[in-house]
Amino acid sequence: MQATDDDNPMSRMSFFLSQITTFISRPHSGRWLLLLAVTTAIFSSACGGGGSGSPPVIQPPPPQPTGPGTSTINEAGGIPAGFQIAWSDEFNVDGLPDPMKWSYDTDRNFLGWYNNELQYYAAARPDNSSVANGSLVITARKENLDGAGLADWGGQAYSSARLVTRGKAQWTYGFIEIRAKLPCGRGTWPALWMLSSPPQSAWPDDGEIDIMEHVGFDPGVVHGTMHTLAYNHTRNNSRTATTNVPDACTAFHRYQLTWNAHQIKVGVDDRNFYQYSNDGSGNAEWPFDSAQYLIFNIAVGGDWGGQMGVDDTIFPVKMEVDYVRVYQP
Ligand SMILES: [Ca+2]
Repeated sequence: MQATDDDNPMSRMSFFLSQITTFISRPHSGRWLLLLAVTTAIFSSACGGGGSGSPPVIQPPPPQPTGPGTSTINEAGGIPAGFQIAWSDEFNVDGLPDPMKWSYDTDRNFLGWYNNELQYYAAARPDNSSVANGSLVITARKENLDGAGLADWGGQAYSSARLVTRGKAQWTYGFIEIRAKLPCGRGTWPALWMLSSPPQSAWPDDGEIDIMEHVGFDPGVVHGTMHTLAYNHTRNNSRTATTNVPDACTAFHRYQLTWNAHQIKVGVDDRNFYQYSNDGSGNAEWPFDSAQYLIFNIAVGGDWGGQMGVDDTIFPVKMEVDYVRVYQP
């Protein structure tokens, strides 16, 4: 998820660096241009220019990235011919999510979550994750958790859940369809996405697949993104695309990933809007030949989701997932 997550421990330095680069790389802030101007000024005065009378040094434009090419597409998608269901959860059994399929990522509760997100992710807590009426329901709440007896509580004012198939199910290639209805409201940041399975675990080197992201201050705009070592938000060159799903928060839609050795496509309701291609140049641009696990979560606030603040009157908010189905040839 853009600016969402390093699911793995990063060094203190790289985390610090990512915070700085995240700060300067927000797409609408103009900070990057400002930094570029300042940097250019510094270099101009420090490295070139010479004395008065020297001709101005005209810098050539920086080389443009080659690599995956255009991200935005508009073409028919859906289940590839001949694919069969290899794994699924229809969420038909009420109660906590099936422990054979799901666990809870709570790794950063005490230290605080990446991207300055504001939530505490509860494990096996029905208030935040449950199955009812045929759907998984992830609920984000504003609540006082002080005194709730949560040993890893880091002082957060919001609770939520981050369900993962990590260690239980993972896939390399395939077609994945998640039928979901999203939470809305300013400050919400729901995501349906994937990260590389251990033992690899360096972000973004091992790749991140964002099938669906939505930020509540920009309702109805669904984002698909791949993060790699060569292309990610900390380098200000994310490969991303958006599509409009005006009723994403009031109706179920099918969020889809088509992934093979040559290309990844992301779509909604059998219409692909995003592609990321393997140009054959290696792992920095294409780390997507090894297994990834699924992550469903609602983040609250954070560098992206919280750009316009958090509206505390919206809570509780919920994301409902009718099913997730993984198809393979
Ligand atoms: Ca269902």
